[in-house]
Amino acid sequence: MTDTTIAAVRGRRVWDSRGRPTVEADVILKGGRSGRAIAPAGASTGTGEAVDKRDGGTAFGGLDVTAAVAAVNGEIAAALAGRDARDQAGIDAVLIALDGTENFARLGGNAVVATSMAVLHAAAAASGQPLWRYLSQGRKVRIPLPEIQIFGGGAHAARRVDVQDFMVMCPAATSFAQALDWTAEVYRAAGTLMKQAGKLQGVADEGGFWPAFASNEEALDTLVRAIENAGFKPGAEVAISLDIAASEFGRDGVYKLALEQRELDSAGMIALLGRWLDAYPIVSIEDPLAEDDRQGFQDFTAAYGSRCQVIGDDYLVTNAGRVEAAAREKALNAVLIKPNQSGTVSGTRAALEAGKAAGFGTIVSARSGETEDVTIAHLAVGWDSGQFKVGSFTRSERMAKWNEVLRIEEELADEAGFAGWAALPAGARRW
Ligand code: 2PG
Ligand code: MG
Repeated sequence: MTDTTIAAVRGRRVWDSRGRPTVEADVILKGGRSGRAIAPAGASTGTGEAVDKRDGGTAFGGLDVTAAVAAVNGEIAAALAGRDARDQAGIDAVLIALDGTENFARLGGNAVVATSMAVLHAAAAASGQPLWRYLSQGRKVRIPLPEIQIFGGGAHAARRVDVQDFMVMCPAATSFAQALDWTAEVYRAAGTLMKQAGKLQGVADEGGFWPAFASNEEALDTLVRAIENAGFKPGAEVAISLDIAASEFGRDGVYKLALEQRELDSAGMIALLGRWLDAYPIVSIEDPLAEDDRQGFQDFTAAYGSRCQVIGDDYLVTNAGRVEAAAREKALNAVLIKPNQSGTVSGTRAALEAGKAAGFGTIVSARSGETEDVTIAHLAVGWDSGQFKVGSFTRSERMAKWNEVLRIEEELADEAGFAGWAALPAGARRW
C-alpha cells in the first residue's frame, strides 16, 4: 500500500450527456496514486435531494458550475489536504461539516459528490485493487440484475407520455452478459415496431426510443410485443419494469395525466396501476405516487407489494433515515440508490445498508444526465446491491456502465452468481 495521504484535490468543468456543464474532481495521494469522478445530474429530482450548485445567469441556461468547481479547488481542497483517503467516513463527515447546510446548497452537491467518489477511487487505486473489489472486502457479492430502458418518457422526453421509464428486466437470464444479449434483441425488436408504425423519432434523454404513443398503454402494448417478437416469454423470461416518476405530475393528492387529459386522485392512480399490473407482465414499479403522498405509498404497497417490487426514488432520496421510516410504515419494499441524491459515498452506503436491513430490494442507479464515469457499476457489485439501473441500451454514457459490469462479471467468473429472480420479491414471478 502506497501513502494514502491526500496531497491535492482538483476540480474542473466537464460536460454531461445533455451537453450541460458538470463537475469533475481529481484526488491525488502522496504515494502517487489518484482517483477521479464526475457528478451526474437528474431531471426528475426529489425535493429532499442534495442540490447541485449552478451559477445562474445567461451562460448555458444558467447551468454553469464555475462556483462548484471553485469550491472543489478552494475550500474542499484545503479541508481534505493531509487526510487519509482510506477514511471515507471521516472525509465525508468533513465535507458535511464544511458545507453546513442540510442539502449541500452552499458548496454544491455536485462539488461534494464528485470529490467524495474521487476519494474512494484514490483509496482503491492505492490498494491496488479494482474499486468493486476494494468495496467488497472479501465478502461474496452478486452480479446485479440490470433494469434497462426501452422507451423514455416523462421529464426525459418533454413529457410526451406521463410515465418516465418503460424498462425491461431479464431475471430468467443466467448471467449479466445474457441479460444484456436478451435486452439488445428486445431493443432492436422495439425499434422495428416503431419503424413499422411510422413512430421512429429518435431517442429520449437516456437513449430509449422517443415515446411517440397515443397513450401510456400503447407504450406497454408495444413493449410486450417487442419482448414477444424478440422471441421471449413476457414476464417469465423478460419482464416489464416502470418508473412512473409520479412526483412530476402529482401533488397534493391530484395526478394530472397530460397525455390522457384527465386528473386522478391517489386512489384512482393506485387503481390505474393495479389494472396495469393485472394486464401486463410488470415486476417492478418505481415512484408510483408522488413524494408527498405517504398514504398513497402505504396503500399501494399494501395492495400490490406482494406481487411487485415497489421502489422509492424521489420518495426516499437515498437517505437512510427515510428508508428506515418507510420500512416502519410499510410504504415500499425497495430503494433506489443514487450517490448524488445523498451527496457522499458514506451517506449512499448508509441508505443501501438501511434498505438491506429492512429486507428491501436495493437498486444502484444512474441519473438522466450522465457521463463516462462508471463508479456506480463498481458500487452495485462491490456493495452487492442485487440490481442496477442505468437507462437504455444505446449511447455511451449508458453503455460504458453496462460494459464495465461485463468486465467485472468476467473477472469474477465463478466467485459470484447473477442475482436473477432472487433480486425481486418472490411474488413478482407470476407469469
Ligand atoms: C430516475 C432517474 C433515472 P433522473 O428518475 O430514476 O431514470 O431520472 O436522473 O432525471 O431523476
Ligand atoms: Mg426515478
